[in-house]
Amino acid sequence: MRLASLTQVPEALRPGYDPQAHGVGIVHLGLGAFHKAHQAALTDLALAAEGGDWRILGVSLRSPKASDELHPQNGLYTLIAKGAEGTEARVIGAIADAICSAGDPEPALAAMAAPGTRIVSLTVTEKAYGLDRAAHGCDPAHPAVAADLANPAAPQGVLGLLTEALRRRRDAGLAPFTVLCCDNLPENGVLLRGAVVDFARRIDPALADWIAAEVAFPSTMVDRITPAATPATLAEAAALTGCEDLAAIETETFVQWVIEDNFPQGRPAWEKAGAIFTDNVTAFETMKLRMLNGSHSMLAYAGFHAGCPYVRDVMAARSLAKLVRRHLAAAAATLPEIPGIDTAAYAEALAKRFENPEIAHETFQIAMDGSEKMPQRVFSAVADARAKGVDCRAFTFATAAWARHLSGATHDCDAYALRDPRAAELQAMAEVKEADEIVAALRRAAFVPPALAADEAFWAEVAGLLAEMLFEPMRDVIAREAAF
Ligand code: CS2
Repeated sequence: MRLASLTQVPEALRPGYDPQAHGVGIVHLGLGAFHKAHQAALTDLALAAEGGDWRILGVSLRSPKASDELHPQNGLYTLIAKGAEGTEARVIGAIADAICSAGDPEPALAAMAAPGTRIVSLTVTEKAYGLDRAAHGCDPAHPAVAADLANPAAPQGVLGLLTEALRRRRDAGLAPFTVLCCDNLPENGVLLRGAVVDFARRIDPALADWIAAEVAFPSTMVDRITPAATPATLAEAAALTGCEDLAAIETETFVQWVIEDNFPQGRPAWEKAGAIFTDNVTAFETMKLRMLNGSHSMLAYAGFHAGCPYVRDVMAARSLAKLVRRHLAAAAATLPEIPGIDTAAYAEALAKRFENPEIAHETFQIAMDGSEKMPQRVFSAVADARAKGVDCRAFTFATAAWARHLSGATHDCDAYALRDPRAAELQAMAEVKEADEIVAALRRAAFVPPALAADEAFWAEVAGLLAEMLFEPMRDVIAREAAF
């Protein structure tokens, strides 16, 4: 049977507004599954509730795949949400069009510099920014940063694109756009602001001053577990809508967005879609990074090496699920109090989300980019744990499991690619076969905070666990650990 196009989707699944009647107000960099399941979905609800010229131009920075899928569909795609309540599909109309900036940044820059653009948002993953986190600036040795510093008029990287677009707006006498970072980084707005201002200062100090004075960088906490789409996702979308959709995605029903309300040029009515506006984003962000993402990283490394391809398999393995709950509790104990938030209930809700049998979230996918993720997810918790006298065993276990993953092979000698921007450096460390030596090398890595590097007891425990993980099947180590 020939499938209809998404524009002919049944009325009940269509956006609750006429997409064509709304102009573009947002340019989004990093057009991946997460953006489509999170910000675009909430913008869709905000448009239905309150209207406004807030549709999104999606920009993929590296591969044209996402734009090739969305452009012929007029930006429309099916969002499939799956939870205990069942499965629900609807067509999202918030994305007006999609382009790819790799090779030719001009269309993206022109869109960012257009008078109607009031927000530029980003989900590009931690590694794409080129941050120097300790210095609150940019890292001039990062490949994209280095290339854009050498050729700022034709940027390819995030900092270069933002800076060149802001320069064009300043020169045209236009108000700047608000920069909305939606990646899993602590105080993401503050970090990105520091990096953009530092980048601009290296090429045009007056522009750096203008950005520092005029541009808002609200921080956000974003949350929705969204696996990569597979052929099964597309088949399910076709079955649910009767339409062909190459850009369909699936996600969980849960969604959370906590945003600092600092949008001088306005914003969509995201609160109508359930977003929480607060000036205490950092507390929510720390809680989510340490509890959800910290336990995710731990279970990804330990689970992958214990033969669990998906998070739901981890939660079905009793010993490992126990370690997930241990990690959640330990992470919760490191946090300051957040008024109105019960971290024990949050931990329980997270465990339930991880168990979701409908979501096939790959442990190998979460295991990616550990050197970019471990600092805010696990390492940052240790300083607070030490100060509060919280047992650090959950964090040493997570760190050892990550170190185990650096070897590039499972216990049965199946090799896999280590996907990390520092893969070469990390592999070289892991090639030294003794756990003590691997740990000594990791401790000296630039992404380990100095106070943690100096924590003898922490690394001694990591080395002990790593020695076990290197020589025994991960399942045995997990079983022993969970028996404590
Ligand atoms: C995951 C996150 O891949 C990962 O590293 O921990 O993508 C996680 O699924 C999201 O942050 C959930 O909001």
